[in-house]
Amino acid sequence: MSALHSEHLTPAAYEVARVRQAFPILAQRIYGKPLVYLDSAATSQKPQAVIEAMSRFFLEENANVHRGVHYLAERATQAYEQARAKVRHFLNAEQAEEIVFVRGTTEAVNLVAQTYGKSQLQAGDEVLISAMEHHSNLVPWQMLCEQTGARLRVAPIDDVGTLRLDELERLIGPRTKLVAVSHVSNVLGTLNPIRRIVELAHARGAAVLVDGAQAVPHLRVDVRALGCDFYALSGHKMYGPTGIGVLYGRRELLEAMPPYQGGGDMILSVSFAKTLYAKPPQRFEAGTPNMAGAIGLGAAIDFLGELGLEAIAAHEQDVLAYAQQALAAVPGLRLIGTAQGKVGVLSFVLEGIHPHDIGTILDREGIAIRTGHHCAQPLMQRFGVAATARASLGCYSSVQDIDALLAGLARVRELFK
Ligand code: C6P
Repeated sequence: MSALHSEHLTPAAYEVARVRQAFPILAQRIYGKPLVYLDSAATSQKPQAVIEAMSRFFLEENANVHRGVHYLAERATQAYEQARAKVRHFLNAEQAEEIVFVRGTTEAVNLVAQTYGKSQLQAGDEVLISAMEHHSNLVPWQMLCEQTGARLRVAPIDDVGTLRLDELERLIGPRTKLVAVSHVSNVLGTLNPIRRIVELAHARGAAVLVDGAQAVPHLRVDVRALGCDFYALSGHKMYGPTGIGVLYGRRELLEAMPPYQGGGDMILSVSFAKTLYAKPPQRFEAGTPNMAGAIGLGAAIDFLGELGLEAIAAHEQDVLAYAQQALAAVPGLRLIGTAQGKVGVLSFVLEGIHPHDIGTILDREGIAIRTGHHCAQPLMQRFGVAATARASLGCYSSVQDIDALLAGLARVRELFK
């Protein structure tokens, strides 16, 4: 049945078997079983092209950027700035100066909270988030509220995991200075209507930050079409390396923001009396940056471009539809997050079985999923669970992976009978 399904569901143009060959790690066996990697929302695997680009940087180009006049320094700087240009194109930002390299989504949100937020918010102002936020798009705002006396407000979601836009609209008031929402939820897979949220926020003078960590591997993101003020992403979830991410910020906003950290490469001039800061993005990139990381991210963008984000999205939607249908038929299984138009993240609980037990038993079958609260404890509370099991898809996921998951879950149920 699964073979038939795979033929039926996977368009000939997108050969998942060929895509998988680009990821050396997937050929591994775990406990003697073929690896079934269903944890891409935690971190994606890396294609050979990314690994090679980073290793080539160290083998042939390594030097510190923006500092030297020698050949390698120039070459490394060029490669680093070329990576920035690739990100600009990838997000369709207007200018490369709007692309700040950071460690990841977490750092991007903290940067905005501690610079834009701290300089713009006063006691009584409000930051509006949603009930489905990852701790990375929640705790930094709580910290900012503690520091400024501002108030954190939370737009609710409904029982299938859709954001209540009517409530969000109602909650944007005259004191709302910033709306911070995820593009895609890491637990529910819900895809939020960012364009509409931006319209609502801008109509009332509030800026919008989008946490795009879970969106960029799955769909084409155009920050100008979305109209958002800030967009945060992590390289490691989009087939790039860890330790590199991006903050996109509209140029006028970045230019008006004070620095985040002080140090080398973020200054125009320094004296003991006064320091003049560099323009963005350098102002926000203090210290030696993650050069190899940026180059690896650039290679990941090339990789996504070669596969085509639309083709990846279509393939993942097919696998998702298959998985949703199959999982819904498992006795005692409750899917958490079934919003229309969601992306490939499948959270679930099995009646009477702790998610950690599910994860541990599946692991012995070579199947990697994530279990726990997924850094979204308030969201767990919203659904009345302490934890879930979560299978998440990437460009290399196949219906055979889902069949393996189903067989694994049958084994889990057998053991707990
Ligand atoms: N979510 C997950 O398993 P960092 O750690 O900075 O690269 O990304 C943080 C982050 C922010 N927002 C969303 C929506 C996320 O999903 C994540 C990371 C991983 O769901 C690890 S907790």
